[in-house]
Amino acid sequence: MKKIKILLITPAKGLSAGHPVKPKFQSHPIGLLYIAGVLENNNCDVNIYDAFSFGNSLDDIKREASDYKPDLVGITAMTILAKDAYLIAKAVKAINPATVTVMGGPHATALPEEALKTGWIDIAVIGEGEYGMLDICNALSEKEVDFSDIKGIAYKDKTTIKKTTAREKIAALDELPFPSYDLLPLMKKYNPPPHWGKKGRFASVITSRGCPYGCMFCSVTGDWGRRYRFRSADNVLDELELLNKKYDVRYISFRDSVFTLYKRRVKEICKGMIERNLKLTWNCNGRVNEVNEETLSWMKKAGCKAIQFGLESGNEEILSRFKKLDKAKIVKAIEITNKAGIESHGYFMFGLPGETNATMNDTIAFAKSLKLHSAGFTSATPFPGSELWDYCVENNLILSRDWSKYDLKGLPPSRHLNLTADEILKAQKRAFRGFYLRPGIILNILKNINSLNDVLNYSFEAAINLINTKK
Ligand code: B12
Ligand code: SF4
Repeated sequence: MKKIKILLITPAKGLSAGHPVKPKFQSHPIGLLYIAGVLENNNCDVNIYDAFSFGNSLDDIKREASDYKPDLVGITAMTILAKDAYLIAKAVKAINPATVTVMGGPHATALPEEALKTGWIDIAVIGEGEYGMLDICNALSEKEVDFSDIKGIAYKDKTTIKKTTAREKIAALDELPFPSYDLLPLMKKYNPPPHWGKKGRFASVITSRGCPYGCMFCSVTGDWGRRYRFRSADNVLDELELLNKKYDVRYISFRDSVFTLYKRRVKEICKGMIERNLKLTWNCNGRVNEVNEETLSWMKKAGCKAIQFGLESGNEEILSRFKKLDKAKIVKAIEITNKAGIESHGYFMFGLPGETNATMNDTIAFAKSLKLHSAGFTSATPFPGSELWDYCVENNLILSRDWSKYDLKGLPPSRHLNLTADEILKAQKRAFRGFYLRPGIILNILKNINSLNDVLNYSFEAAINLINTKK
C-alpha cells in the first residue's frame, strides 16, 4: 500500500485580501492536530502548516507545498477564512493539479457544495474529520480510487457533485489519540493572551464535543450535534500532564463550547490537576446556568483564572427566546464566579431578530450593571450552519456572501427587519465606550498588566477602541 503524504493547512486571516494578519496570541489548530494523530497512527506521513497562528503569506504556503510535495492537502476553515482556504487550494492545484485538495471545518460542513463549486476543492468533509480523512487516504492508496463508500463527504464525480450518507459521531472520544503537538515545530511560540503573564508555554485543549442548547445564532450544534460527548477526566488529565511535562506548558485554554456542562467531571478534572501537582493556570467557556459554587471553588483551587460567558443580551424577551436564559441567572452566575475569585468575561451581541434600539440599550445598561472583568460586543452574524443563517436565507436578509465580512465586527452581512446597520454599529460603540470608560474596569486592566509588552498591547487596543468609538 502506498504511504500517503498529507499536508494540513490553516489559512492566515486576510490572505485573500493580500494582507495576512499575525494574531496577537496564538491558538493551536486542535482539529488538524486530532486528524494528524489518527493519520500518523495509520501509517501516513503528515505535516501541519499553521499559517493562521503566524500570519504566513501565500508565498510561504506555496513554498511549503512545493518542498513537501504532498499527495493530499487538507485545509481547515471557519466561515471567515473560507475565501482564504479557497485561494490556498487554487495555489496548491497550480503547483500540482494531481494533488487532492480536501476542505473541512465549520464552513465546509455547512456549505460543502460551495467549496466544490470553486473548482479547486476535490472533497469536502462534513463534520468530524478524523475518520473521514483516514478513509480518504486509504482510498487514495488503492489502485482504483473510489470515494463513494466514504461516509460524511461531498466530492466531485467527473462533473456532478455527490454527497454521501452522514457519518456517525465519534462516541468514545477517549479512543482518539492525543493531538499531535509534535507536529507544531513552533509549539513554544504559541502565546496566551498578553495579560496571562510569560510568553509561550501555552496550549489549547478540548475535552468535549457537542452542545445540547442549540442557540439560534450558533453553529456548534449543527457541527457537533446536540449530544454532549466528553472525554473522561483521566484521559484529559493524562493529556494535561503530557503537555506539562513534555512541553513545559503552564497555561491552558479549554476550548470546549461549555466546559462546565458536566459538573462531576469538571470536579474530577480539577481534583486530578491538584493531585498531579500540575500547577496550571487556565480559562474556559461556561454557561451561566451550568456553574455552581462547589464547582467554581474546585476550579479556582485547580488554577482557573477566567471564565468566558456568552450572555448575549440584557433584554428578558431576547434572552429567553435565543438563549433560554434570564437576567437573574446571569447576575447570580457572575456573582458566584467573582466570589470564587475567578474573572468573569461576558460576550454580548446586537441585532438578533426582534431587536430594537430599546432592547440594545437594555443590553448596554445590563452589561454595565454586572461586575464583569471585561465584555465584548459584536453584531449578530448569520453563520452558515446556524438557525439564524436559515432564517436570514428564508427571509431574503443575506446582504453579502463575502465571508471575510463574517467577523462579528464592522457592517453586519445581513439585513435586520427593525434596525439599520448604522444603528447596530452605533449601539456597539456606545456599549464599548459605556463599559470600558469606567474607573473600575480601567483599574482591572491595569492590575493585569505584567510587562512592558502588555502595556504596549493594551495601549494599542485602547487606541483602536478610541478611534472606533469616536466616529
Ligand atoms: C478555538 C476556537 C477559535 C480559535 C482558533 C480556531 C482554530 N485555530 O481552530 C480562535 C480563538 C482564534 C477563534 C476565533 C474566532 N472564532 Co472560533 N472557535 C473556536 C472553538 C471554540 C473551538 C475550535 C476547536 O478547536 N474545536 C475542536 C476541534 C477538534 O474541532 P474543529 O476545529 O472544528 O475540527 C474538527 C472538524 O471541524 C473537522 N475539520 C476541521 N478542519 C478540518 C480540515 C480537514 C481537511 C478535514 C478533513 C476536517 C476538518 O475535523 C476536526 C476533527 O474532528 C469553536 C467552537 C467549537 N466548539 O468548535 C469556535 C468557532 C469555530 N469559532 C467561531 C467564530 C465565529 C470565531 C470568530 C469569527 C469570532 C469569535 N470571536 O469567536 C473568530 C475569528 C478569528 C479570526 N480572526 O479569523 C465559530 C465558527 C462559525 C462558523 N461557521 O464559521 C465557532 C464554531 C464558534 C461558534 N459558537 O459558532 N476561534
Ligand atoms: S452558544 Fe454556547 S450554549 Fe448556545 S449552542 Fe452555542 S455552544 Fe451551546
